[in-house]
Amino acid sequence: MKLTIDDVRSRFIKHLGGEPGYVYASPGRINLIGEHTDYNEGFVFPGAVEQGMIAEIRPNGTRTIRAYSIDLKDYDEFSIDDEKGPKASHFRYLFGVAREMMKLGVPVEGFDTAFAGDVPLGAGMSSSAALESTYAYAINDLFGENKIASMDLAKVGQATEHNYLGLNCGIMDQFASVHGKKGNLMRLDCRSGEFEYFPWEPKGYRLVLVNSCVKHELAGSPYNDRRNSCERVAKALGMPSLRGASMEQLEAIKAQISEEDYKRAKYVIGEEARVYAVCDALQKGDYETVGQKMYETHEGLSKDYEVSCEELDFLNDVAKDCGVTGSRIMGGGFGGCTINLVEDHLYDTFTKTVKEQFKAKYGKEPIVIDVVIGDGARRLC
Ligand code: GAF
Repeated sequence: MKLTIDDVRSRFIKHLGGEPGYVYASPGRINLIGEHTDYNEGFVFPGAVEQGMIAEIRPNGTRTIRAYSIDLKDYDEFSIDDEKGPKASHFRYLFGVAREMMKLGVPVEGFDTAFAGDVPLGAGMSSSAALESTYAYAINDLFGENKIASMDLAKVGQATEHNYLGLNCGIMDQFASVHGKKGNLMRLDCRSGEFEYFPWEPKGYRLVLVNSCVKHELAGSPYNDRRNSCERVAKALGMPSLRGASMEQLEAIKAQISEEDYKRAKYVIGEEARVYAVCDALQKGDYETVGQKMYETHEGLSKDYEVSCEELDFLNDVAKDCGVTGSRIMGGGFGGCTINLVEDHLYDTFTKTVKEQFKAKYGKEPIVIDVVIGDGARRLC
Protein backbone atom coordinates (compact mmCIF):
# COMPACT_ATOMS: atom_id res chain seq x y z
CA MET A 1 0.00 0.00 0.00
CA LYS A 2 1.35 3.39 -1.00
CA LEU A 3 -0.41 5.16 1.87
CA THR A 4 1.50 5.18 5.13
CA ILE A 5 0.34 5.19 8.72
CA ASP A 6 1.75 8.73 9.00
CA ASP A 7 -0.36 9.92 6.03
CA VAL A 8 -3.59 8.87 7.69
CA ARG A 9 -2.50 9.79 11.23
CA SER A 10 -1.58 13.37 10.41
CA ARG A 11 -4.98 13.93 8.72
CA PHE A 12 -6.75 12.23 11.61
CA ILE A 13 -5.18 14.56 14.17
CA LYS A 14 -5.79 17.60 11.95
CA HIS A 15 -9.49 16.90 11.41
CA LEU A 16 -10.53 15.01 14.55
CA GLY A 17 -8.04 16.43 17.07
CA GLY A 18 -6.71 14.74 20.22
CA GLU A 19 -4.53 11.68 20.54
CA PRO A 20 -3.89 9.02 17.88
CA GLY A 21 -6.00 5.86 17.87
CA TYR A 22 -5.32 2.57 16.10
CA VAL A 23 -4.68 1.99 12.42
CA TYR A 24 -6.28 -0.79 10.36
CA ALA A 25 -6.07 -1.71 6.67
CA SER A 26 -7.82 -4.01 4.20
CA PRO A 27 -7.17 -4.66 0.52
CA GLY A 28 -9.10 -4.59 -2.73
CA ARG A 29 -9.10 -7.76 -4.84
CA ILE A 30 -8.58 -9.30 -8.22
CA ASN A 31 -10.35 -12.43 -9.47
CA LEU A 32 -8.70 -14.92 -11.80
CA ILE A 33 -11.91 -16.70 -12.85
CA GLY A 34 -15.44 -17.30 -11.55
CA GLU A 35 -17.31 -14.07 -12.26
CA HIS A 36 -20.94 -13.63 -11.16
CA THR A 37 -20.75 -17.13 -9.73
CA ASP A 38 -20.65 -16.16 -6.04
CA TYR A 39 -24.37 -15.34 -5.70
CA ASN A 40 -25.10 -18.50 -7.70
CA GLU A 41 -23.40 -20.54 -4.94
CA GLY A 42 -20.54 -21.45 -7.26
CA PHE A 43 -16.76 -21.04 -7.03
CA VAL A 44 -14.58 -17.93 -7.26
CA PHE A 45 -10.81 -17.57 -7.49
CA PRO A 46 -9.83 -14.19 -6.02
CA GLY A 47 -6.73 -12.78 -4.39
CA ALA A 48 -6.17 -9.65 -2.32
CA VAL A 49 -4.08 -6.88 -3.88
CA GLU A 50 -1.55 -4.52 -2.34
CA GLN A 51 -3.83 -1.51 -2.81
CA GLY A 52 -6.46 -1.02 -0.13
CA MET A 53 -8.09 1.21 2.46
CA ILE A 54 -6.44 2.42 5.64
CA ALA A 55 -8.21 3.95 8.65
CA GLU A 56 -7.30 5.50 11.96
CA ILE A 57 -9.95 4.76 14.57
CA ARG A 58 -10.27 5.96 18.18
CA PRO A 59 -13.20 5.00 20.41
CA ASN A 60 -14.77 8.21 21.74
CA GLY A 61 -16.99 6.92 24.55
CA THR A 62 -20.20 8.25 22.91
CA ARG A 63 -22.81 6.73 20.54
CA THR A 64 -21.63 8.87 17.63
CA ILE A 65 -19.29 8.12 14.75
CA ARG A 66 -17.33 11.20 13.68
CA ALA A 67 -15.80 10.40 10.29
CA TYR A 68 -13.51 12.15 7.85
CA SER A 69 -12.87 10.90 4.32
CA ILE A 70 -9.35 12.02 3.45
CA ASP A 71 -9.76 11.37 -0.28
CA LEU A 72 -13.09 13.17 -0.62
CA LYS A 73 -12.28 15.84 1.99
CA ASP A 74 -15.68 15.25 3.54
CA TYR A 75 -16.75 15.12 7.19
CA ASP A 76 -19.92 13.86 8.83
CA GLU A 77 -21.09 12.63 12.19
CA PHE A 78 -23.97 10.28 12.85
CA SER A 79 -25.41 8.23 15.69
CA ILE A 80 -25.07 4.45 15.55
CA ASP A 81 -28.55 4.27 17.12
CA ASP A 82 -30.36 6.29 14.48
CA GLU A 83 -31.57 3.82 11.85
CA LYS A 84 -31.48 6.35 9.03
CA GLY A 85 -27.74 6.90 9.11
CA PRO A 86 -25.74 9.27 6.91
CA LYS A 87 -26.69 10.04 3.30
CA ALA A 88 -23.30 9.87 1.55
CA SER A 89 -22.41 6.35 0.47
CA HIS A 90 -18.79 6.63 1.65
CA PHE A 91 -20.13 7.08 5.20
CA ARG A 92 -22.94 4.55 4.84
CA TYR A 93 -20.32 1.78 4.53
CA LEU A 94 -19.01 2.57 8.04
CA PHE A 95 -22.48 3.06 9.45
CA GLY A 96 -23.75 -0.20 7.91
CA VAL A 97 -20.81 -2.19 9.21
CA ALA A 98 -21.28 -0.77 12.74
CA ARG A 99 -24.99 -1.64 12.65
CA GLU A 100 -24.40 -5.15 11.28
CA MET A 101 -21.75 -5.80 13.96
CA MET A 102 -24.32 -4.69 16.57
CA LYS A 103 -26.74 -7.26 15.15
CA LEU A 104 -24.11 -9.92 15.89
CA GLY A 105 -24.06 -8.81 19.51
CA VAL A 106 -20.86 -6.75 19.44
CA PRO A 107 -21.16 -3.85 21.94
CA VAL A 108 -20.20 -1.22 19.37
CA GLU A 109 -19.57 2.30 20.66
CA GLY A 110 -18.95 5.56 18.90
CA PHE A 111 -15.56 6.38 17.44
CA ASP A 112 -13.59 9.07 15.67
CA THR A 113 -12.07 8.02 12.38
CA ALA A 114 -10.29 9.19 9.24
CA PHE A 115 -9.86 6.96 6.20
CA ALA A 116 -8.24 6.92 2.80
CA GLY A 117 -7.49 4.45 0.05
CA ASP A 118 -5.36 3.70 -2.96
CA VAL A 119 -7.70 1.23 -4.68
CA PRO A 120 -8.76 3.09 -7.83
CA LEU A 121 -12.45 3.93 -7.39
CA GLY A 122 -14.80 2.40 -9.93
CA ALA A 123 -12.09 0.09 -11.31
CA GLY A 124 -13.89 -3.07 -10.23
CA MET A 125 -11.19 -3.84 -7.65
CA SER A 126 -13.67 -3.49 -4.81
CA SER A 127 -12.70 -0.42 -2.86
CA SER A 128 -16.05 -0.74 -1.09
CA ALA A 129 -15.28 -4.22 0.26
CA ALA A 130 -11.89 -2.89 1.39
CA LEU A 131 -13.63 -0.15 3.36
CA GLU A 132 -16.18 -2.52 4.88
CA SER A 133 -13.55 -5.08 5.84
CA THR A 134 -11.36 -2.42 7.43
CA TYR A 135 -14.17 -1.36 9.76
CA ALA A 136 -15.53 -4.87 10.38
CA TYR A 137 -12.06 -6.01 11.40
CA ALA A 138 -11.43 -2.90 13.52
CA ILE A 139 -14.80 -3.01 15.32
CA ASN A 140 -14.25 -6.69 16.10
CA ASP A 141 -10.83 -5.86 17.51
CA LEU A 142 -11.78 -2.70 19.43
CA PHE A 143 -15.22 -3.62 20.79
CA GLY A 144 -15.75 -7.34 20.15
CA GLU A 145 -12.68 -9.04 21.67
CA ASN A 146 -12.13 -10.56 18.22
CA LYS A 147 -14.93 -13.05 18.86
CA ILE A 148 -16.50 -12.73 15.41
CA ALA A 149 -15.08 -15.32 12.98
CA SER A 150 -13.42 -14.02 9.81
CA MET A 151 -16.10 -15.40 7.46
CA ASP A 152 -18.73 -13.60 9.52
CA LEU A 153 -16.76 -10.36 9.17
CA ALA A 154 -16.96 -10.85 5.40
CA LYS A 155 -20.71 -11.45 5.72
CA VAL A 156 -21.05 -8.19 7.69
CA GLY A 157 -19.56 -6.35 4.69
CA GLN A 158 -21.90 -8.16 2.31
CA ALA A 159 -24.94 -7.41 4.51
CA THR A 160 -23.88 -3.75 4.54
CA GLU A 161 -24.07 -3.71 0.74
CA HIS A 162 -27.49 -5.40 0.79
CA ASN A 163 -29.07 -3.40 3.59
CA TYR A 164 -27.44 0.04 3.33
CA LEU A 165 -26.28 0.43 -0.29
CA GLY A 166 -28.93 -1.56 -2.15
CA LEU A 167 -26.47 -3.86 -3.93
CA ASN A 168 -27.35 -7.55 -3.70
CA CYS A 169 -23.77 -8.67 -4.16
CA GLY A 170 -22.25 -12.07 -3.45
CA ILE A 171 -19.56 -12.78 -0.89
CA MET A 172 -16.44 -12.79 -3.08
CA ASP A 173 -15.13 -9.26 -2.54
CA GLN A 174 -15.50 -9.12 1.23
CA PHE A 175 -14.23 -12.69 1.55
CA ALA A 176 -11.07 -11.84 -0.40
CA SER A 177 -10.49 -8.61 1.47
CA VAL A 178 -10.68 -10.32 4.86
CA HIS A 179 -8.85 -13.57 4.02
CA GLY A 180 -6.20 -12.47 1.52
CA LYS A 181 -2.67 -13.86 1.93
CA LYS A 182 0.45 -12.50 0.28
CA GLY A 183 1.42 -14.51 -2.80
CA ASN A 184 -1.74 -16.63 -2.75
CA LEU A 185 -4.98 -16.80 -4.66
CA MET A 186 -7.93 -18.47 -2.97
CA ARG A 187 -10.55 -20.81 -4.31
CA LEU A 188 -13.78 -20.31 -2.42
CA ASP A 189 -16.80 -22.56 -2.56
CA CYS A 190 -19.53 -19.96 -2.10
CA ARG A 191 -22.05 -22.59 -1.06
CA SER A 192 -20.14 -24.23 1.79
CA GLY A 193 -17.78 -21.36 2.62
CA GLU A 194 -14.80 -23.73 2.38
CA PHE A 195 -11.70 -22.33 0.76
CA GLU A 196 -8.13 -23.20 -0.14
CA TYR A 197 -5.06 -21.05 -0.70
CA PHE A 198 -3.27 -21.52 -4.03
CA PRO A 199 0.28 -20.12 -4.17
CA TRP A 200 0.36 -17.88 -7.24
CA GLU A 201 3.80 -18.10 -8.80
CA PRO A 202 3.35 -18.62 -12.51
CA LYS A 203 6.79 -18.92 -14.05
CA GLY A 204 7.10 -16.64 -17.07
CA TYR A 205 3.68 -14.98 -16.70
CA ARG A 206 2.23 -12.08 -14.80
CA LEU A 207 -1.19 -10.61 -14.10
CA VAL A 208 -1.81 -7.12 -15.36
CA LEU A 209 -4.94 -5.01 -14.97
CA VAL A 210 -5.86 -2.48 -17.60
CA ASN A 211 -8.27 0.10 -16.23
CA SER A 212 -10.54 1.47 -18.94
CA CYS A 213 -11.43 4.32 -16.53
CA VAL A 214 -15.02 3.86 -17.59
CA LYS A 215 -16.57 4.23 -14.18
CA HIS A 216 -18.11 1.04 -13.04
CA GLU A 217 -20.92 1.74 -10.59
CA LEU A 218 -22.77 -1.32 -9.35
CA ALA A 219 -25.17 0.07 -6.77
CA GLY A 220 -28.54 0.69 -8.37
CA SER A 221 -27.23 -0.81 -11.59
CA PRO A 222 -28.35 -3.78 -13.67
CA TYR A 223 -26.17 -5.94 -11.37
CA ASN A 224 -29.23 -6.74 -9.25
CA ASP A 225 -31.18 -7.55 -12.45
CA ARG A 226 -28.55 -10.15 -13.37
CA ARG A 227 -28.94 -11.77 -9.99
CA ASN A 228 -32.73 -11.74 -10.30
CA SER A 229 -32.49 -13.46 -13.70
CA CYS A 230 -30.35 -16.24 -12.20
CA GLU A 231 -32.76 -16.72 -9.33
CA ARG A 232 -35.75 -16.93 -11.68
CA VAL A 233 -34.03 -19.62 -13.76
CA ALA A 234 -32.99 -21.59 -10.67
CA LYS A 235 -36.62 -21.49 -9.52
CA ALA A 236 -37.82 -22.70 -12.91
CA LEU A 237 -35.31 -25.56 -12.63
CA GLY A 238 -36.55 -26.38 -9.12
CA MET A 239 -33.04 -25.82 -7.75
CA PRO A 240 -31.85 -23.60 -4.88
CA SER A 241 -29.35 -21.88 -7.19
CA LEU A 242 -27.70 -22.34 -10.60
CA ARG A 243 -24.81 -24.22 -8.98
CA GLY A 244 -24.67 -27.69 -10.49
CA ALA A 245 -27.23 -26.96 -13.22
CA SER A 246 -26.37 -28.42 -16.65
CA MET A 247 -26.91 -27.05 -20.16
CA GLU A 248 -29.27 -30.00 -20.81
CA GLN A 249 -31.44 -28.95 -17.86
CA LEU A 250 -31.43 -25.37 -19.10
CA GLU A 251 -32.41 -26.44 -22.63
CA ALA A 252 -35.30 -28.45 -21.19
CA ILE A 253 -36.91 -25.35 -19.64
CA LYS A 254 -35.97 -22.91 -22.41
CA ALA A 255 -39.59 -22.41 -23.51
CA GLN A 256 -40.66 -21.43 -19.98
CA ILE A 257 -38.15 -18.62 -19.46
CA SER A 258 -37.35 -15.39 -21.25
CA GLU A 259 -34.63 -15.26 -23.90
CA GLU A 260 -32.73 -12.86 -21.64
CA ASP A 261 -32.87 -15.11 -18.57
CA TYR A 262 -31.78 -18.03 -20.76
CA LYS A 263 -28.64 -16.16 -21.86
CA ARG A 264 -27.78 -15.15 -18.30
CA ALA A 265 -28.06 -18.73 -17.05
CA LYS A 266 -26.11 -20.06 -20.04
CA TYR A 267 -23.19 -17.83 -19.09
CA VAL A 268 -23.29 -18.88 -15.41
CA ILE A 269 -23.41 -22.60 -16.24
CA GLY A 270 -20.47 -22.17 -18.62
CA GLU A 271 -18.52 -20.21 -16.02
CA GLU A 272 -18.87 -22.97 -13.45
CA ALA A 273 -17.29 -25.42 -15.89
CA ARG A 274 -14.51 -22.90 -16.66
CA VAL A 275 -13.60 -22.54 -12.97
CA TYR A 276 -13.14 -26.32 -12.72
CA ALA A 277 -11.09 -26.34 -15.93
CA VAL A 278 -8.85 -23.53 -14.66
CA CYS A 279 -8.24 -25.33 -11.34
CA ASP A 280 -7.18 -28.45 -13.27
CA ALA A 281 -4.98 -26.46 -15.62
CA LEU A 282 -3.30 -24.60 -12.76
CA GLN A 283 -2.40 -27.86 -11.09
CA LYS A 284 -0.67 -28.94 -14.30
CA GLY A 285 0.98 -25.54 -14.82
CA ASP A 286 -0.97 -25.24 -18.07
CA TYR A 287 -1.32 -21.46 -18.36
CA GLU A 288 -2.38 -21.60 -22.01
CA THR A 289 -5.64 -23.29 -20.94
CA VAL A 290 -6.08 -20.81 -18.07
CA GLY A 291 -5.77 -17.98 -20.59
CA GLN A 292 -8.11 -19.56 -23.10
CA LYS A 293 -10.78 -19.90 -20.40
CA MET A 294 -10.32 -16.23 -19.52
CA TYR A 295 -11.10 -15.28 -23.13
CA GLU A 296 -14.16 -17.53 -23.05
CA THR A 297 -15.32 -15.82 -19.86
CA HIS A 298 -14.97 -12.44 -21.52
CA GLU A 299 -17.04 -13.61 -24.47
CA GLY A 300 -19.76 -14.91 -22.14
CA LEU A 301 -19.77 -11.77 -19.99
CA SER A 302 -19.97 -9.63 -23.10
CA LYS A 303 -22.48 -11.52 -25.26
CA ASP A 304 -24.66 -13.49 -22.82
CA TYR A 305 -24.36 -11.76 -19.46
CA GLU A 306 -24.12 -8.36 -21.15
CA VAL A 307 -22.03 -6.63 -18.50
CA SER A 308 -19.30 -5.37 -20.84
CA CYS A 309 -18.99 -2.07 -22.67
CA GLU A 310 -17.33 -0.96 -25.90
CA GLU A 311 -14.11 0.08 -24.17
CA LEU A 312 -13.69 -3.25 -22.33
CA ASP A 313 -14.32 -5.21 -25.51
CA PHE A 314 -11.73 -3.06 -27.23
CA LEU A 315 -9.16 -3.77 -24.49
CA ASN A 316 -9.89 -7.45 -24.85
CA ASP A 317 -9.39 -7.31 -28.63
CA VAL A 318 -6.07 -5.49 -28.27
CA ALA A 319 -4.87 -8.13 -25.78
CA LYS A 320 -5.79 -10.88 -28.24
CA ASP A 321 -4.04 -9.10 -31.11
CA CYS A 322 -0.88 -8.73 -28.99
CA GLY A 323 -0.83 -12.47 -28.29
CA VAL A 324 -1.67 -12.06 -24.58
CA THR A 325 -2.40 -15.50 -23.06
CA GLY A 326 -5.69 -14.56 -21.37
CA SER A 327 -7.82 -11.45 -20.95
CA ARG A 328 -11.28 -10.69 -19.64
CA ILE A 329 -13.50 -8.23 -17.80
CA MET A 330 -12.85 -8.44 -14.08
CA GLY A 331 -15.43 -8.00 -11.34
CA GLY A 332 -19.02 -6.92 -11.78
CA GLY A 333 -18.47 -5.30 -15.18
CA PHE A 334 -20.18 -2.23 -16.70
CA GLY A 335 -16.73 -0.58 -16.86
CA GLY A 336 -13.61 -0.92 -14.76
CA CYS A 337 -10.68 -3.19 -15.64
CA THR A 338 -9.70 -6.14 -17.72
CA ILE A 339 -7.44 -8.72 -16.09
CA ASN A 340 -4.71 -10.06 -18.36
CA LEU A 341 -2.42 -13.06 -18.08
CA VAL A 342 0.66 -11.88 -19.92
CA GLU A 343 3.90 -13.67 -20.74
CA ASP A 344 6.86 -11.73 -19.33
CA HIS A 345 8.41 -11.16 -22.73
CA LEU A 346 5.16 -9.61 -24.07
CA TYR A 347 4.65 -7.23 -21.17
CA ASP A 348 6.36 -4.17 -22.67
CA THR A 349 4.81 -4.54 -26.12
CA PHE A 350 1.35 -5.19 -24.73
CA THR A 351 1.27 -2.32 -22.23
CA LYS A 352 2.68 0.13 -24.80
CA THR A 353 0.28 -0.99 -27.53
CA VAL A 354 -2.81 -1.01 -25.36
CA LYS A 355 -2.09 2.51 -24.10
CA GLU A 356 -1.45 3.85 -27.62
CA GLN A 357 -4.40 2.19 -29.31
CA PHE A 358 -6.87 3.00 -26.54
CA LYS A 359 -5.76 6.62 -26.50
CA ALA A 360 -6.04 6.88 -30.28
CA LYS A 361 -9.63 5.62 -30.11
CA TYR A 362 -10.97 7.08 -26.86
CA GLY A 363 -8.73 10.09 -26.31
CA LYS A 364 -7.22 9.02 -23.00
CA GLU A 365 -4.74 6.40 -21.83
CA PRO A 366 -5.96 3.44 -19.84
CA ILE A 367 -4.11 2.80 -16.58
CA VAL A 368 -1.93 -0.29 -16.34
CA ILE A 369 -1.71 -1.87 -12.88
CA ASP A 370 0.77 -4.67 -12.16
CA VAL A 371 -0.91 -7.10 -9.81
CA VAL A 372 0.90 -7.92 -6.58
CA ILE A 373 -1.01 -10.32 -4.37
CA GLY A 374 -1.09 -8.97 -0.82
CA ASP A 375 -2.46 -9.65 2.65
CA GLY A 376 -6.00 -9.37 3.98
CA ALA A 377 -7.52 -7.25 6.77
CA ARG A 378 -5.13 -6.40 9.60
CA ARG A 379 -4.20 -3.96 12.32
CA LEU A 380 -1.13 -1.91 11.45
CA CYS A 381 -0.54 -0.25 14.83
C1 GAF B 1 -19.10 -7.57 -7.75
C2 GAF B 1 -19.81 -8.20 -6.56
F1 GAF B 1 -19.68 -7.41 -5.46
C3 GAF B 1 -19.31 -9.60 -6.28
O1 GAF B 1 -20.06 -10.20 -5.27
C4 GAF B 1 -19.32 -10.46 -7.54
O2 GAF B 1 -20.62 -10.88 -7.85
C5 GAF B 1 -18.67 -9.72 -8.71
O3 GAF B 1 -19.23 -8.43 -8.89
C6 GAF B 1 -18.82 -10.48 -10.00
O4 GAF B 1 -18.14 -11.69 -9.94
O5 GAF B 1 -17.75 -7.33 -7.48
